[in-house]
Amino acid sequence: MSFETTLFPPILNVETALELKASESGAVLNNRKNTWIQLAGHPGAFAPAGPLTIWKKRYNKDNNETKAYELLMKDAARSIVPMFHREVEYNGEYFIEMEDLLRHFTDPSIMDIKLGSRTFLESEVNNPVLRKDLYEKMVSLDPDAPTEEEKENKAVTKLRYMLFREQESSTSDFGFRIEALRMSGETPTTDLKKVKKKDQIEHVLCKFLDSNTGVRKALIKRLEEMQLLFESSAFFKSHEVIGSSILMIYDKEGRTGAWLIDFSKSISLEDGQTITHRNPWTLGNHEDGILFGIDNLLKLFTDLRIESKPSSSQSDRKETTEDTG
Ligand code: I3P
Repeated sequence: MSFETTLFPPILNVETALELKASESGAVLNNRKNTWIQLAGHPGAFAPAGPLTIWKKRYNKDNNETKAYELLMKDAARSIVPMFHREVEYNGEYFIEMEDLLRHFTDPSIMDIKLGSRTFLESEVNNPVLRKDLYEKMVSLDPDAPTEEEKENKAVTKLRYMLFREQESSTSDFGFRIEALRMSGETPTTDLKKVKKKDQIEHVLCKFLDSNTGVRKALIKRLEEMQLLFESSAFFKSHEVIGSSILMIYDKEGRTGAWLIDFSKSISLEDGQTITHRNPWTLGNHEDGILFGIDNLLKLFTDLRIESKPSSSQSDRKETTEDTG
């Protein structure tokens, strides 16, 4: 008898989240501080809100992400993104209140995969600002990477750094990179900036799956669903999507889920313009390589050779896992 992995998203209690007052959310934040996990993104950008929701801070003047979520909630791809509740103003700052994906799980394993073969906006191409912090980050990854001029300036543009990061990781060749990983009961691993080649990616995917063929099967199903819904979505037909991630989560109870997150750099294309999300980028064509990345990720998960081992919940139930590989 095979062990069934539950594929999320399940039904949500929207009412509870919407009834929350901003002042109450501050208190909940303190209560839940110790169980909070943030894997990637700007530190401190997220805070637990109600029992079912989180707040994400808005840093940019524009409200791209709110606009994106408002459209996505009415879109064919609605089920592959977290549920959006509202934009909130709190102490003069703006937040997006959305579904807390972690609430479905107990001490889960989590992987954040940044999608796309381009990770910067086209507007970055004309940004001449030289940044010392990005130069430092570049040198810490590869001391030989800066040119003589960059070494003299001890600074690089953001475009230069982002292209370098894409080349150093699997972003350029595969259209995705693994940003962070957190295995159940362990501290997160974020030291993955040089995971570039197929065998290196496979190694991290195997670590994440921890020989759990049920989780692998559920994630393949979910990635196929993402691919299909993304392709039939009016939102994704009309938007360039930069810096979005797939968040994969599972726990020992056999619950598994994956969602597309982070739409702060999802920009509406000009009227009538469409993109394939698969073709290579050249300046002005707005291609982002998101579907190219999902295609490759799906292929890697499907071809992955993992050895089957029973999960703890399976052992408890004295059932055997059916190797679907
Ligand atoms: C950062 C990463 C972020 C980017 C950030 C980079 O590099 O590429 O995606 O933020 O730019 O520093 P790393 O992963 O090596 O830490 P955005 O996606 O918001 O552009 P920033 O320093 O301008 O925030």
